[in-house]
Amino acid sequence: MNNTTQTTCPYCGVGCGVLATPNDASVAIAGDTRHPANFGRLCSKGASLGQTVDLDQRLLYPEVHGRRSDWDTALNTVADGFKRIVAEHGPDAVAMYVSGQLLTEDYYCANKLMKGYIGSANIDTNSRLCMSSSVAGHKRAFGADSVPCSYEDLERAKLIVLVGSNTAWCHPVLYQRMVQAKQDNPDLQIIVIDPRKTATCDLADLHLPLRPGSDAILFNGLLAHLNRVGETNELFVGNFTSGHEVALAAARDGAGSLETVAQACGLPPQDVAEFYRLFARTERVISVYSQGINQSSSGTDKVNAIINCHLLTGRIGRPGMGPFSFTGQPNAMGGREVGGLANMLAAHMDIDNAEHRRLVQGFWQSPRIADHQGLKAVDLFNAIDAGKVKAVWIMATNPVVSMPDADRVKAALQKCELVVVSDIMCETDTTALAHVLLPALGWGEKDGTVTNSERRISRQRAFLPPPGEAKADWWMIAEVGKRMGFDRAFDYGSATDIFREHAALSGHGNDGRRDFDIAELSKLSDADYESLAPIQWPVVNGAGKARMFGDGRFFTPDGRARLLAIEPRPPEHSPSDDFPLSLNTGRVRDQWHTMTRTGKAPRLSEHSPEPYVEIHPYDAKEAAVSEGALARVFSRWGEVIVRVKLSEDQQRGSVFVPMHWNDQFASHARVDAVVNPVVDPISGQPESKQTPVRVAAYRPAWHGFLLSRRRLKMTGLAYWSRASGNGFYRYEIAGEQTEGDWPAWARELLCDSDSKVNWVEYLDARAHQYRAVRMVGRQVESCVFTAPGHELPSRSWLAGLFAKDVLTDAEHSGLLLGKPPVGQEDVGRVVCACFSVGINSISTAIKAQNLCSAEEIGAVLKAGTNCGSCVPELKRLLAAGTEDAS
Ligand SMILES: Nc1nc2c(c(=O)[nH]1)N[C@H]1C(S)=C(S)[C@@H](COP(=O)(O)OP(=O)(O)OC[C@H]3O[C@@H](n4cnc5c(=O)[nH]c(N)nc54)[C@H](O)[C@@H]3O)O[C@H]1N2
Ligand SMILES: Nc1nc2c(c(=O)[nH]1)N[C@H]1C(S)=C(S)[C@@H](COP(=O)(O)OP(=O)(O)OC[C@H]3O[C@@H](n4cnc5c(=O)[nH]c(N)nc54)[C@H](O)[C@@H]3O)O[C@H]1N2
Ligand code: SF4
Ligand SMILES: [Mo]
Repeated sequence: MNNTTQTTCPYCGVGCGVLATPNDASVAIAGDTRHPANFGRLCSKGASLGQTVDLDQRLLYPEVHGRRSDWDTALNTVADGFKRIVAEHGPDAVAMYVSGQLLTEDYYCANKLMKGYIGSANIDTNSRLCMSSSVAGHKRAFGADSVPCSYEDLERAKLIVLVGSNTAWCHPVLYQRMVQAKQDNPDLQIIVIDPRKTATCDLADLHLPLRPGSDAILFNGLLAHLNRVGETNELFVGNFTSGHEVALAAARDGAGSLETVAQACGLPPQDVAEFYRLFARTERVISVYSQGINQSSSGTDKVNAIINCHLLTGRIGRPGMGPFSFTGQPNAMGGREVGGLANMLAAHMDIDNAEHRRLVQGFWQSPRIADHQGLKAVDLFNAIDAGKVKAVWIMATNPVVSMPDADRVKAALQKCELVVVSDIMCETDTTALAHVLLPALGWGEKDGTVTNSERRISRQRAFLPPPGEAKADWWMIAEVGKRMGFDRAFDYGSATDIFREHAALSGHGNDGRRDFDIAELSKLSDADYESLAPIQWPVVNGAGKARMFGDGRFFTPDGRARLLAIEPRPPEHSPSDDFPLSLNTGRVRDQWHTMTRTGKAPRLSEHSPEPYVEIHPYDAKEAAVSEGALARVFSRWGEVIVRVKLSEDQQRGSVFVPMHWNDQFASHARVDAVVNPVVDPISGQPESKQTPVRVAAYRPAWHGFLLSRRRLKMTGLAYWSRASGNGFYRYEIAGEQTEGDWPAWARELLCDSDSKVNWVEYLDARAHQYRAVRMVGRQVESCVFTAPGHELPSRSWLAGLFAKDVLTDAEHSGLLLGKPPVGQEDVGRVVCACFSVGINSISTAIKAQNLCSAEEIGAVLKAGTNCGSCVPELKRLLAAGTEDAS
C-alpha cells in the first residue's frame, strides 16, 4: 500500500520495525518483514499500537498555571524562569529530567542546552532507573558503554542464560526468536535465573529461583568454578585482559564451595552444579541480563560479576557468545549515545575527562561546559525537595509514578518553584503538578531516530498530522535555548539537522579512541536520512558492526578488558519482623510503564485488568489474606491496596506487585510509593526489586464493580481501579461503609441527572446486595453491582453487552443476574489479547476437543497464533486441565 510508513515501535528496546497504514479513522499495524530486529513479528503491545493513537486524553495546547496558553507565552515562561533562577542561584539550581523515550535528536538538544549552554550537568534521565548499572558495568569492564552482541547471536548460541529478565513479557519478540531458535536447534539450552517462576521459564531447561539479590554470589561461584575446571582462556586472559587474579581471588574467597554458594542463594546444590557444568562446557554462551540485575544497590557489581565469566573464558566478540544487556526503552541506547546521564558527556565522552570537555565545547563552540557531574535522579529529586534545585523540566517520563519513594518525589515537585512538563497526555500523576505544560508530538507524529539493544539505529517516521498545537520535543528545547539567548546553537530546521550534528560529534577527535562513531552518517542528505535503513553502530565504510571486541581491543587506557574483584552484598534493607517479605516489582505482559498509552487499549487491558500482589499461598496464610481479596502492601515508605493473587510461582518470603498502576488508574496502587529509595553507590540506580514490606488484609464493608460507557470520577470510594474495555470502562470498587440509600448513591456515582434513562435495579437490604443497570433505550449505558463479599457475577458477559446497540429480551432478562441466558457462552477473562479469546472458551475447548498442545488450541481458536505472548499461559491451562482430569 502506498500510504504505508516504515517506522519503529515506540515501546521496548527490541526496536521492532512496524508498518503503519493510516485509514480514515484508524491505523493498521503490521510487523516489518525487512526489519532485522523482528523480521515481521510483533508482540501484543506493538500489534495494538493502532488502539493507542487516537486523541482521547491528549495534551493538545500549552498550559501555564492550569490555563490554556499559547506557545510564545509558555516558552517565554520557561526560558525566563530558567534564566532568572540561573542568574540568582547559579546553573546548578535548574535541572532537566528526561527519558529513554525521547528520540535521539530530542535528547541531543536537551543535553546540549544543559551541559554546553546553561552550564550544568543537572540533566538526568529515567535510564538512571533502568540501564545505569549496565552502563557503569560496561565502562568498568570495557572502558566504554558498548553492548558486544547482536540479536542474531541468540540464534547462534548453544546456551542462553537469562538473568533477571522476564523476556517472554518484556522483550517478547526476542523471546519468540529464542523459541524459534530452540525449535530449529533442539540442543540449545536455556537457563532462567529469577526468584519468580515467570512466563519465560516456560522455555527454560533449568530455572534457578535464587534468593532475591543473591546473583553476585552465584556468578562469583561460577567464575571460581570455570577456573577450577580449566576453562580459563589463558591466551585471551593473558593478551587482552587485566585483573583476573584479583577477580578470581575475590570469587574464591567470597563464594566458597558449591554447597555454600547453593545455600547462600537458596538453591538446590545439584541445580547450581548443572548450571555451572553447562556454562563451563559451552563455548557459545550468551548471558542476557536485565532489571533483576540492574535495579539493585549492588547492580554494577552484579553486571561485572557476569561479564567477568565471559572475560575469563574469552567468550566475547565472536558469534553466539557474550554478555548481553537487554535495554528497556525504545531509545535507552540513543540516550547513552548523546550523554543523557548526569555523569556523561555527548558521544560517549566523560564529563570528568578534561580533554573530552575541551573536545565537546570546541565542537559546539559553546560559552561554557559543565565541569562536574550533575545530580543523579534520586539525588536530583532530593535536591528539589531541599529547595536547592528550583526549576525542573520533565520530558517524556512520569517520575511521580516511576521513582522510588514516589510520595517524596511528589512532595518535592509540589514545593518546586517551576515545574515544566512536556508530555503527550493531559492527565498523568506528573502533569498534575506542572506549572507549565508543553504538548509534545507522539509516536506516529514525530520524526527521528532510536537505537535498540543491539546498537541498531532505526528511524521513527511520522505518518499522522500533528494534532492540536503539539510540537516535537527537540523544537521546544531549541526554542527555549533561543529564548535564553543561544540563537545560533539552536537554529535547527529539522530533526535531520540535529542528527547530522550528533553524527559529526561522534567522529570529532575520535580516531578510533571511542566506540561510538557514526561520523559517516553526518554526510546524509535530507533524502538519505528520510530513507535511512536500520544500521548498527559503529558505522565503518558504510556498514554497521554486528559485534564489538572481536579483535580483543577494548577502550580502557591500556586497551585491556578488566575483570573486577566482586564482593557480593545483600540488598540494603533485609526483611525483618516488622516487614517480613521482600517486595519485587516489575512488568506485566500487556502494559507499558505508567499506562498512559497502553492503558487506553481494551485489548491490552484484559490480561491484567487490576493492580495486584502475587504471593505464595504459605505467606498469604501467614498474612491472613486470600485469593481475590484486597490487601495492603506497605513498607516504611508508603502503601498500596491491591488484589491478592495466590501463586506458587512466587517463592516464599517474596511478593510481586506490578509497577504500572498509578492515580489515574487506581485509588492506591502506585507501588513506587512503597519502594525504598536506596541506590547503587556507583551507578546511582535504585533498588526497585527488593524492599521489605508487610502484607495485611484490607477488609472493606462491601465490594463491587461498575461498567460504564463514560469515564467517571471515582469519589468517596475506599478502593477503585479502572481498565479500558471495548466500548466501556471497567471499575472494580469497594467501600468502607454500607450505603444507607444505594439507589441515590448509584445515581451520584454515575452522574445521573438524566430523567430519560431507565434504571433496572435490585436491592436486597438484608444481604446488603445491590445491582443496577442504567439503560438508554435498549442499550446498556452503565451498570453497578455490589455485595458484602466477593459473590459477584462474572464481568465478561455483562461487558460483552456494551458491544450491542439493542439487547434481546433474553439478554435483558439476564441483566440483574449478570449471567448469560441459557445457550449463550460467557467467554471469561481474555487470555489471547490478539484475538480476544477468553479463558472459558479455551478451557471448554481443551476439555471438549481433547486438545493437548498450544498449537492445537491455536488451530481451533486462533489463540496464541499471532504474537505468541499468551502461549505460556495456554500451556499452563493445558497443564491445569490434565491435573483436573487426573
Ligand atoms: N510488557 C512490558 N515490556 C516492557 C516494559 C513494560 O513496561 N512492559 N518496559 C521496558 C523497559 S523500560 C524495561 S527496563 C524492560 C525490563 O525488562 P525485565 O528486566 O525483563 O523486566 P522486569 O519485570 O522489570 O524484571 C525482570 C525480572 O527480574 C526478576 N528479579 C527480581 N529480583 C531479582 C533478583 O534478585 N535476581 C534476579 N536474577 N532476578 C530478579 C523479576 O522477578 C522479574 O521477573 O522491559 C521493557 N519491556
Ligand atoms: N518499582 C519500580 N519502578 C520502576 C521500575 C521497576 O521495575 N520497578 N522500572 C524503572 C524503569 S526500568 C523505567 S524505564 C521507568 C519508566 O518510567 P516512566 O518513564 O516514568 O514511565 P512512562 O509511562 O514510560 O512515562 C513516559 C511519559 O512520557 C509520555 N510520552 C510518551 N511519548 C512522548 C513523547 O513523544 N514526548 C513526550 N514529551 N512525552 C511522551 C507518556 O505519556 C508518559 O507520561 O520506570 C522505572 N521505575
Ligand atoms: S517486542 Fe513488542 S514492544 Fe518490543 S519493540 Fe517489538 S513490538 Fe514493540
Ligand atoms: Mo526501563
